[in-house]
Amino acid sequence: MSSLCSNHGHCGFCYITVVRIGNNVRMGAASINTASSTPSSPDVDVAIVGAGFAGLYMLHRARQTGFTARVFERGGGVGGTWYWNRYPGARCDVPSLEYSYQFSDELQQEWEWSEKYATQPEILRYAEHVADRFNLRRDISFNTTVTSLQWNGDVWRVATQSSDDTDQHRQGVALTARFVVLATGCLSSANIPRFPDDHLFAGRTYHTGAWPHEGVDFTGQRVAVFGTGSSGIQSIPLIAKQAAHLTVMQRTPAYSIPARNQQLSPEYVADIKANYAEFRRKNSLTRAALGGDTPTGPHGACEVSEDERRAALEARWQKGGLLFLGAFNDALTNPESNRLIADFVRDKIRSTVHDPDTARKLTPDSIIGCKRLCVDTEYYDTFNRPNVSLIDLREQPVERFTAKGIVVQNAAGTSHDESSTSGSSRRVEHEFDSIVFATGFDAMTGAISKIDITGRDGRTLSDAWSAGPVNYLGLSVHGFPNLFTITGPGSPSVLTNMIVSIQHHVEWIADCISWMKVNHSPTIEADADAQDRWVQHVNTVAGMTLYQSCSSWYLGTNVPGKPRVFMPLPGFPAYAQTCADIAHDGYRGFHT
Ligand code: N01
Repeated sequence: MSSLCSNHGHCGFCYITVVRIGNNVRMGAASINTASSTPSSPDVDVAIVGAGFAGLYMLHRARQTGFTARVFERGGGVGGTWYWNRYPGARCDVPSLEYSYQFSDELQQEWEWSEKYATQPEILRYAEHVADRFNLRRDISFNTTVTSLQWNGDVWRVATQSSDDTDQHRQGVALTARFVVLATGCLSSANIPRFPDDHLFAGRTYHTGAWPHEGVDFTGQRVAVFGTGSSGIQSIPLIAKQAAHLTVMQRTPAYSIPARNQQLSPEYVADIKANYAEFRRKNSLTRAALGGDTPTGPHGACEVSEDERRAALEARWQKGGLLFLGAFNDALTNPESNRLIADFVRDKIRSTVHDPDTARKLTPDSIIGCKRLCVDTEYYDTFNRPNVSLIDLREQPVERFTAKGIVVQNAAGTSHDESSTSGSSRRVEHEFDSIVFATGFDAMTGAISKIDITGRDGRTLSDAWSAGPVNYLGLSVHGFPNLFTITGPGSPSVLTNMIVSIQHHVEWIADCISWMKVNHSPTIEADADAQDRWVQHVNTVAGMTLYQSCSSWYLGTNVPGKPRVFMPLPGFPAYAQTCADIAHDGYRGFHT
């Protein structure tokens, strides 16, 4: 800590070295005057953490409503998850005409999506276009990580650290803000599992969520991929086409539905654009805020004959995508219906994968949709390729890593494959040039937990969340005034089309702080009672579903030591109505 840090009376917010240029603090391209900073005159109205879709729109909306704002972004560009997740095959599994902002009709009319499901490069170009179109970059500090947030009774003190290579001393900047908005993303903190002796591996390792910007050429390589969630399922078919040999290290088999991706026809796009408002309105009325043109079926899966059930599921399978689960209205509430739907997918896997033992390993026996459903292009077919093999880690757990690869325990009675062997026949060493971790994220709370956040009376957020992420509306935490989360735990977020939820939250927050300005309310904070009732409400709603019947990142079980709490709230429309009612009632449940 620099000696400046003892000088609180002067700079007011020195937690780490502050780069001073005259009376200005250097903030990327812009400068903020701090000489006149006092607790009651913050440097900016709103500090925003993250320049993904949430942070970009929060900045735009804050400006539109007359507030000053600054965004801090760890990455070197905008886009958030789409900036980091550059792995082969990365694309969104919500249709592009839905996975886009709707706050500007000009924007949604002028932007041209090329495919039903947009690729990562196309989505990143869209985020960059939005940043340029609305002149957002001048208020964003890139390569800047927020390290701590401290409430001083009036304002938040925001301390940051720069990772800019040109900044040899990794010096940071700091400022004060009336409000803080955590637009940190739900899936932005990588989960990289540790294995015995993993430091010995001499080849290259990658995480799908932090993929090299220059890309990776696996040609001629022996590659292992850990993880068969959405990222693994998207990248495995493409890595398989390039690598000499691909070994998929599977801990839990996933259910995946074909994407049936296609180029968008100009006629279809023109039709949607001519009726965009109605298209968006219908989507926002669905449970997941997507797919309004393909409503959930009116019956439970057990209420129809077997022929009708198969026909309905086959139609959704042929259409492809996440709405497969909407063939029946009780897929995630009735275990027997869920089993019938899962059986249909299990049959599809068995009829696609030629080798019966590989098909057996790829076939899940869990509740379908309990872990997030995956959407793929040629995932199961990939296992028919001669250069692809599958290791079921439940049968053959990893024993340790070596310089050359990975030693797994050999399944009793199985013969060795093409790999070299070491030690007894109960162990096999598989040699690899590269290992890819498609092992997911410390979801929803991971990025927030990395920031040292101290609220009212010196209470830290890590203390407040030690038993799980309590909050009110998924937007606010008792004890942390003027701090908002976007798509945080307790909101529908990851169970919905994220951009719809993001837009909803941003507008609610902007309306809230505008209301505070008009009503001369300097602070707003969730009441403890309202927060308790909200946490109970989320538990009750989630408890009516089958979501809690398996281990998943929704529950935090993928991260060792994380409290097991179901974090998102199922059901967007009811949630949005509740948020509107609470605002209408003068922010009921908040203390202002
Ligand atoms: O991560 P995941 P993801 N040893 O957590 C396995 C969104 N997304 O990056 O199931 C071995 O789903 C783990 O196994 P298990 C989407 O919301 C969207 O794939 O825990 N394996 C699992 O198979 C998605 O749900 C898009 O037993 C280990 C995998 O790694 C979310 O991001 C694209 C392990 C992790 O799967 C996360 O997806 C990509 C270990 N120690 C992502 N630890 C689209 O829009 C974990 N695993 C298409």
